[in-house]
Amino acid sequence: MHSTHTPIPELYVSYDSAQKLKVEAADLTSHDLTPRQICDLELLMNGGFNPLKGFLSEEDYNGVVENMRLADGQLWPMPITLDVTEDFASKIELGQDIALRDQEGVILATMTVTDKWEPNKSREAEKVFGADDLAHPAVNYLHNTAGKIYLGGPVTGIQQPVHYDFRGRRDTPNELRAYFRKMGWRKVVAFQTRNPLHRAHQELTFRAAREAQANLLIHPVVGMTKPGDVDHFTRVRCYEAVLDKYPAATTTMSLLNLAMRMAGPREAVWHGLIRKNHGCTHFIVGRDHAGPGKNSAGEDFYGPYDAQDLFREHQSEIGIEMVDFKHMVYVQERAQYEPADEIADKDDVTILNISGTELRRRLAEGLEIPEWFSFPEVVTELRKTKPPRSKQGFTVFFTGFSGSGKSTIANALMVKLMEMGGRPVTLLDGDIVRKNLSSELGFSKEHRDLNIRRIGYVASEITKNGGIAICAPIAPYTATRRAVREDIEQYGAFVEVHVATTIEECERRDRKGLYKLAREGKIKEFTGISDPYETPTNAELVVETENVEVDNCAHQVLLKLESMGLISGK
Ligand code: PPS
Repeated sequence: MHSTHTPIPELYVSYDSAQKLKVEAADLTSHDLTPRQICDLELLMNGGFNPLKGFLSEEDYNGVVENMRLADGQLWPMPITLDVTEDFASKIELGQDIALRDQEGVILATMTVTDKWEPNKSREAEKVFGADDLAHPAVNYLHNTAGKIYLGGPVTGIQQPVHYDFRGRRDTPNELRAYFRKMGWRKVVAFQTRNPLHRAHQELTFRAAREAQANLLIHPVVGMTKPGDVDHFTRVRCYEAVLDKYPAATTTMSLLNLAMRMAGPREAVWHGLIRKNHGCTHFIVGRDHAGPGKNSAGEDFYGPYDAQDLFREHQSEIGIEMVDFKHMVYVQERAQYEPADEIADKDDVTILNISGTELRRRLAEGLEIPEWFSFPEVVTELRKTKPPRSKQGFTVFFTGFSGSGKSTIANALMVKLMEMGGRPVTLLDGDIVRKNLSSELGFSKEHRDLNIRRIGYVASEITKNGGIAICAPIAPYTATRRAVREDIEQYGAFVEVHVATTIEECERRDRKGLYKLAREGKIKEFTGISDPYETPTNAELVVETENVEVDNCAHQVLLKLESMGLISGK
């Protein structure tokens, strides 16, 4: 066990050796790390994941999955694995050194591959995350993003991943240890967070530090958090505003490039080990720590205090003391925050609280956020990033057969939105896209998917930048439409409109004469005739076009947009 004031072992070689190794590694087979693997590698190399010396071997992995222990018995709750494709794995022999590169191709480390295996992902999901349920973000990642094969072996660190943002706020475990030593901080309470801090958090962290007679480290995760979280740039600006609210010299902040898994109890133990490595003596574990939200049956994955229970069980082995989170509420009469379970006169006072959902609603609708709830500087930052929905970008995605009326309605909608003004509007009509973006593509499933993913990419950029994208391709496949939805919903609303004109009606109209050619076999793979169309089941709106004016169809879309708060009623 390392005392908080002695250095933690790192996996880096000396500067001179690194320069040499970098040249030699240029000839090795390279693996391009994914964003999550880069986060993992950084913490492996700088000792944040001490005692790990590399990506887990098969034996260590099995131990970690089954009972949270490495093969030598040490406590470690989270599989830190290098997942690769089958194709890449087939080229790797055991004993071989590979180069690990970041997304720009910079070599960060080498790894000697000692193990290669196909993991049982369902088992991993059950044991580590508690259920093989795709509603859990890490289980979804495991099945749908991670490669099929894992490689394991010791890592030799060449250089840290490069960060251009907030450099002065990022510290390795040893840098933090040195800081605590220099400041004479013997006891340090760490606060893990992936959310902006509001007054309740400030109050509880300050109380936790006071109770432990310790200093405070705000240690937010800036690597990867739960999909949909406030981006870390905004959060760090918020944290900086809150830092000023603590008594001088009691508190510091450092950014942790961790890729969270949202694994609740196991994640809490993992977070504790990481903070221990960073030289902290105490760690705050809250209600539903690192909770992933609801499962596919609409229930919580973990009990609200499971994380505290598991942490307590392993506390001495983790080597850090848990400070359990007090649920703080605002007592209006006394104009202060108090722990909910310590309010003796709770029937005689007014207790105020704003949930995360309510906060998001108020931000989305541009409503008031009271000063008792948050600091004005924090609210200003959040409003800058999340303007009300009526000022955010969004995408309207029409889908339906050729000749169903998608383009006509899309054009009418575009003009109506331009008449209203306020946001730039871009129409990505099937024909326009096939001319400008996808001119080399045909109509195989693969090409159609590529076409739709390109449309989705452009629409997501437009949405991100506050514009309105109107897309009008056939988009026959449900899974591809869903993928595009996911791309766009990170930045704004995705409004799927199924133009539900029947195939018989489209063929009867045959405005371009294509159905006739398709029937004659002169056009192959024609949607609805000789190629599939998977009818949407979860579209925001279904429009019927038979005996309905185009103007009316476009108006239905406008009404939908208005009801979703995307355009204002005036
Ligand atoms: S997809 O499936 O979403 O990629 O298709 P999309 O880009 O919208 O292109 C559809 C337009 O191309 C013409 N066309 C065909 N459609 C379907 N199947 C086949 N084989 C085909 N060949 C050409 C057709 O005119 C479509 O135009 P719209 O605007 O939908 O009527």
